[in-house]
Amino acid sequence: MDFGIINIKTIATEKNGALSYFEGGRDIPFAIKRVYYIYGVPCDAKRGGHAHKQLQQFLFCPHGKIQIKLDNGMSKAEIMLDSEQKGLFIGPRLWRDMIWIQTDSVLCVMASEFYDEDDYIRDYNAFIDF
Ligand code: T46
Repeated sequence: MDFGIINIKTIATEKNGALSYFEGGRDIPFAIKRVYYIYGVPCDAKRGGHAHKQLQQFLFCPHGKIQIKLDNGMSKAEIMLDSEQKGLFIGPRLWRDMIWIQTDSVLCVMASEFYDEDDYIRDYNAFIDF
């Protein structure tokens, strides 16, 4: 399945917190064209329920805990985004659901393409056919 955990580079100080960073095309395998973030989601809420035809994305949760469920039509995987330093690369053609485990969790997403609704597959049977 085309996904992978990426440990985000982090520079920690003794008293003044930490700084984490990544660079498009270097730490993540694509140049970043779009950034969006999702917040204000109640605990146990589920978002997603779609796949992308071509889009590659990199997800991380700088605050809170969010479960990501992936499905390629033949096998499934579950990843918990529960650290500021843990990122998830998701390739195309993967059905995804995101479940908010903790209220006020923030999901940040870097995307390889501009927003294009035509790249979405929002029907599971159509995804399987695709
Ligand atoms: C994904 C997961 C991880 C825009 O107008 N521009 C944008 O850049 C995005 C991402 C969304 N939208 C619109 C499309 C919908 O009318 O915002 C509305 C909510 O989008 P959606 O229901 O697709 O949101 P999620 O949280 O289910 O999915 C989002 C991304 O859309 C999707 O690409 O992989 O986060």
